[in-house]
Amino acid sequence: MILLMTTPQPANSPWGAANKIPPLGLTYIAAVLEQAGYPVSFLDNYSGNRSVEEVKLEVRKLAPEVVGIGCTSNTYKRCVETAKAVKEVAPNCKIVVGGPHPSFMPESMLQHPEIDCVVMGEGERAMLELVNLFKARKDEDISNVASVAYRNNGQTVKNPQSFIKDLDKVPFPARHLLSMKLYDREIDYLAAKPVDTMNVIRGCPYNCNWCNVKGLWGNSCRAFGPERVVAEIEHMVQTLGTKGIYFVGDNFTINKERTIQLCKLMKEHKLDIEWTCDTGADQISRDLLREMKSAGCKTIWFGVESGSPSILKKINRGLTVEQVARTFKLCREESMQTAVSFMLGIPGETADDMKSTFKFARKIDPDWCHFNIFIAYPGCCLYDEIIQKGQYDRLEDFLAYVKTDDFNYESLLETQRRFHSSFNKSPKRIMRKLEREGPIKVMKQYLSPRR
Ligand code: B12
Repeated sequence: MILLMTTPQPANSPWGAANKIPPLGLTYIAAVLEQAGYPVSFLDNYSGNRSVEEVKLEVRKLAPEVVGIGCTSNTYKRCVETAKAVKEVAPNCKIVVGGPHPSFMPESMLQHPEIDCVVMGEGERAMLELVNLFKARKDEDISNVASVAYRNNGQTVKNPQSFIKDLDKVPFPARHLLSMKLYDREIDYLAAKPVDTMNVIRGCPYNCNWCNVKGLWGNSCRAFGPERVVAEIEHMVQTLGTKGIYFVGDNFTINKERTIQLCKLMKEHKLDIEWTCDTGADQISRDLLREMKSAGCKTIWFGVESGSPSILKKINRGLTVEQVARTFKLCREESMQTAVSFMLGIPGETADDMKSTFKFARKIDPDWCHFNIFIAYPGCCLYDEIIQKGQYDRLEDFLAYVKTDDFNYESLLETQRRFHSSFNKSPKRIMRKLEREGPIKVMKQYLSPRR
């Protein structure tokens, strides 16, 4: 039996408590393993938050031959802790870790003897090949499994990465293994409930220097076909009662023709759902907006990052404030709700740059606005630069808290608090929120402590 699991949330995440969203990546891997005839158990401890002792009890009961653990840089320490606990009660099982952090820093995982190997990037095929290998007791053939890193005489060996060409061959994620009561199944951007997540696009054409999604999905953008996406939505509506979809992943509209085809098919199938997606502000046009809106899209989330042209240049965002302003004007004219995320705390950023970001946020006037604090994590060139230049005053589990003459984490927290408070507390915004969400929901939000 194969056990797939996530780790508990980090004790003190610099980003606060995360939304309770199913680990979609692991459910894809579970589906491929089940399709190959392997019995799979699932333990989502990111939302479950079970203690180490409870995890040990569960593992002892399940006696897995192979355990797969998902890991981000934020949960690195928890991942290692979980691997040690699993090996303590199931010493003969094989432990494979995967996800963003192991993909960017496999050595940091393999320094722990409890971890047998790492999958870098897309995991479906690599995990199936590893399980087949372990089952056949042919561990020595691990050098032939693409995207895997392993120890050899104390050295880390990284096999070249490979990616699935035709994503439609990947079975629907094994959502039947999830205990749905663990999850929020709602998102601010949609009134409909329950909301579930789907992955449609893998990859990103941009070269932002603070991100390394390419290390996960390769240099090209690949997508699930419109027919496949609609079939999966119909399956979710039938099996989970899904009323809303959050399409996770970057660049939903990267291929305009395919997006329009998908919207037309959604309408043809009379899918009674609302949906939201993330995309780039340079990937929007009026006709596309109208197609998306008529197919049930309520809100689009744009990662803009800064309102300062020099910072946009510094992070190689590949977008201009003029492009962004044009897109938000189009969305307003077509009554498409918008959400935006900005980052505060890029090395070289001054108080004036942050003010520009705040003013720009006011100017584009999104329905939702997030000012996130930039914490550098491994796998991107900006991270290496910050480490080399010593532009940080704290390094926790590879997360670097940036410090420059202009700011540190504590001053950024204060700026973030001020920006969110003055941005959301303007009479115009409170009125818009009341119209959109109604007095009861708004009252509840203002009275409940911020996540
Ligand atoms: C959706 C998303 C979110 C959502 C939901 C997160 C969730 N719980 O699912 C939200 C918005 C909440 C979120 C928040 C954050 N996110 Co986020 N997020 C993403 C995003 C865009 C898609 C993730 C996803 O679902 N992908 C689709 C599924 C199918 O892929 P997957 O989960 O990666 O799994 C595949 C592989 O990774 C691998 N794999 C994964 N697990 C395992 C396990 C095993 C055993 C194996 C073998 C393989 C394997 O195989 C899977 C199938 O191919 C990614 C970027 C991206 N495009 O991938 C960033 C990303 C994961 N996030 C990132 C970060 C840093 C954050 C934040 C911490 C910071 C921030 N401000 O953004 C916050 C955290 C908030 C918090 N409080 O903790 C980073 C992580 C980097 C790192 N080094 O850890 C990423 C990679 C973005 C980036 N630009 O670098 N995020």
